[in-house]
Amino acid sequence: MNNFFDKMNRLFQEQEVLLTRKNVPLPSTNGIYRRYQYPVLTAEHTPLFWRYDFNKETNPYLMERIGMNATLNSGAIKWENKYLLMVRVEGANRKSFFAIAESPNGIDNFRFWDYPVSFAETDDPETNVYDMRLTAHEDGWIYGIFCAERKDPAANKGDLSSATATAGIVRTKDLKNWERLPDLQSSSQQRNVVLHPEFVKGKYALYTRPQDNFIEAGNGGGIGWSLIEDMTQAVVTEEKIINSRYYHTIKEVKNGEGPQPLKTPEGWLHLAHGVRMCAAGLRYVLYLYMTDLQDPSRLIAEPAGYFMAPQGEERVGDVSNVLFSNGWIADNDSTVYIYYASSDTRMHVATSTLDRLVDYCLHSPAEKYTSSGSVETLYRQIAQNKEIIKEYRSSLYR
Ligand code: BGC
Ligand code: BMA
Repeated sequence: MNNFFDKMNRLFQEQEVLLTRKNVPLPSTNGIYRRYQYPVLTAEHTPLFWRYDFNKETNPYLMERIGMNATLNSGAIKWENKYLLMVRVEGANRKSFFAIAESPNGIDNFRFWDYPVSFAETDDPETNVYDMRLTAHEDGWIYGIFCAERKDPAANKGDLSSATATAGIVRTKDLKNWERLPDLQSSSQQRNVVLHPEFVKGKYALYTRPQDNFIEAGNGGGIGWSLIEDMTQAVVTEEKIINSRYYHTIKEVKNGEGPQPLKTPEGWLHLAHGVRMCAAGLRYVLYLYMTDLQDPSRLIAEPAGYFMAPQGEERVGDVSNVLFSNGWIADNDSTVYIYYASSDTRMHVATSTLDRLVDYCLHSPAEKYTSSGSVETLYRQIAQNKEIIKEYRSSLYR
C-alpha cells in the first residue's frame, strides 16, 4: 500500500546523501590551484520534484517524467554570503535553461532553488539559451549575458542544423526578478559575450567574440572589446580584438572570454577558453591573461599554453575533451573559486588565490610560438636551476 511513498522517501534520502556529501580538496599538482575530489553539480543534483511526477494516480510506476541530462557552463556570484551558480541545466530534450544553485561554502552542499530562472522572450523567440555570465555592474544592476540560439532563417530546406548565435541580455537586482533587454545588435554572430564590471570612459564595456557563422570564428580574430552607450539598447559599433587566436597554439581555432574579469592591484585578471582541432575533434582548455588596470583592453601578460585542461574523468562526457568556464568568485579573503564544467556534463570547482593567479600570469614565460623558442625558454630555466641546486647541495656540507 505504502510502497509508492516508501520508494519516494528512499529517493529523497538517497539524494540527500549526494547533496550533503563533503567535498575534499586534492593535493595541488602544480602549486597554482587545487582541484576537488567530487564534481559540485551533476544532473543527479537537480531536484527530484523537477523530474518525477509524485502523483500516485498519474505516475503509479514512480518514473522520471522529465529527464535532466547535464549541469554545465555556470555563471557565478557571491550573494548575501552564499555562493551562487547560474547553472546551464540541459534537459534530456537538449534544451538548456538557467537555474540557480546555492552553497554555503562554495565547494559542496550546492542545492538548486525550487524553480528554474524564467524571463521573457524577445519578439523573435530563441530556441535555446546557454552559458550565462553574471556581472554585478557598478551601475547597481546585475547583468546576465547568455547565448541565444535560433534556427538560421537562411538555411536550406533540408538543413536542420544551421543556427545563429546572438547575445541575449537580462538584468536583476535580486536574482529573482529578471528584466529581459533587447539582444545585443552586432553585424556578426556573437557568443561568449561578457560585461566588464566598471564603466570605461563613461561607457559600458563588453568582451565580445565575433564569429563568421554559428560554429566557426573564421575571420573573427579572437576576444573582442566594444564600448556600449546603453545596455537597454546595446549596439556594437566599434569592435577591436584584444586577445587573438594564433596558429599552432591552444587557441588556434577559437577562443572566448570566460567569466567577468577580476580586479587586482596589478591589472584585470581574465579567464578564457581556447580551442584547437585534433583527430579527436575540438579540444577546449582554459587559459589566463591580464590586461591593464586603466585600459582593460590592453594586454599586459599571458603565460604560454593552458591553465587547466581536461583530466581523468573530466575528459569524458557528452562533448568529450572539453573544459569550459564562465563563472568564478573572488572571496573577501582573496580565495578564488573557479567553477568549470567538464565535457559539457558536470560542474567542478578549483580553488586558488588572487596573488597566486596574478603571479602565475606575470611570471610564467610567454608563448614563443615555435619548438626551438620553447626549448630556449627551458634552457634558461634549467641553467638557472642547476646553479641554485649546486649551491644548495654544497651548503648542505658546509
Ligand atoms: C550547443 C553549445 C555549443 C554550440 C556550438 C549549441 O547548440 O548548445 O553547447 O557550444 O552549439 O557548437
Ligand atoms: C561551445 C560553448 C559551450 C560548450 C562548448 C563545447 O561553443 O559555447 O557551450 O561547452 O562549445 O561543446
